[in-house]
Amino acid sequence: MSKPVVLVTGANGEIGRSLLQRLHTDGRYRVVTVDLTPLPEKYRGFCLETYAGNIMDRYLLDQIAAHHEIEVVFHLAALLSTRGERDPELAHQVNVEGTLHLLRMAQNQSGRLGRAVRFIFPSSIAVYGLPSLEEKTKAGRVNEEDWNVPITMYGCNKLYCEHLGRYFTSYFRQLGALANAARLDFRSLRFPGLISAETAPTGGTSDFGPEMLHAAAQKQPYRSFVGPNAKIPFMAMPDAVTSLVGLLEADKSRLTQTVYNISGFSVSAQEIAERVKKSFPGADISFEPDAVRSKIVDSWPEDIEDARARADWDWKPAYDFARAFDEYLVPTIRKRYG
Ligand code: AKB
Repeated sequence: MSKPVVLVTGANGEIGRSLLQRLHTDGRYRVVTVDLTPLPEKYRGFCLETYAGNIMDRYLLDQIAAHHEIEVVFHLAALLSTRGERDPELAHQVNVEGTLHLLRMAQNQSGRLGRAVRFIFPSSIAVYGLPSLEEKTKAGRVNEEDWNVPITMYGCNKLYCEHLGRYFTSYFRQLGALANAARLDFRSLRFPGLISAETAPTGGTSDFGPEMLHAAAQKQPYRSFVGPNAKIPFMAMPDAVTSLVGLLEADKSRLTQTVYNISGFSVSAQEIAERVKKSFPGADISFEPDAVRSKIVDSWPEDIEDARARADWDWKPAYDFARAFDEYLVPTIRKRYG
């Protein structure tokens, strides 16, 4: 039997490249990618086919589906929270309309194959909206259904798409002739801020964490756009990739919901700065908070409860704060920048 085909959107992004590396190492899937920008040679070698194009292009998505029997979609393409605040309408188009195009394609594909295409959708802690720092401290670790009142366009988009995916999985065309046809199998997880040693992120509001580290490793000064006490959960990129693959391969009968929190470690900007300085003693890190970006970070929970992911599909991060820096981030980033 040939290996199933996986479609990865946003494959040239921060998560995308790490996921391609992992899928290549695992060797269980054939990978087709789509991204606005062409993949570098190294990553092209991991793929059956790569497409440079826009997920808003329905014709392109139909072409991809016509050429490949896609059984899994990792839909990673998105405009992140800071970028989304700069152009909210574009964020809505890419994050919501783009996701709808992908869901439609995966649904058609499920009908054609006669079995559910698995659709893995990274959502975010941006779906939460705590109204004040006082409430944030009081709330502590939040459950999936708490405080779902985001204050960014990106957060609204992610929250809505979680519902859209649930709808496609359980109710799509519930009144029509397709009422009993195969529906897709949508699974989503909410990422905290991600820190990768390979790539620096762009356009996010959790970027202060990874930016501090990448700047220090390149001997550049860093002015943090949030204050020292800003605190949210983070996760090392290898754990993020493990979670995506883990949720994809989870036994459907054990899943009790379509959306899961997953957490790594909760730290403040000050704690990250101190840890970075320990490895890069000359690092020039200071705090010049931007009022709006700080408010966005303050609206995100300081920690998230991921007990359901642990119980339903055995989620467990390999990296806590110390191990993420000692065993992954610092050694890898030293090699990267020389
Ligand atoms: C962002 O900062 O927008 C993202 C996220 C928290 O989803 N990294």
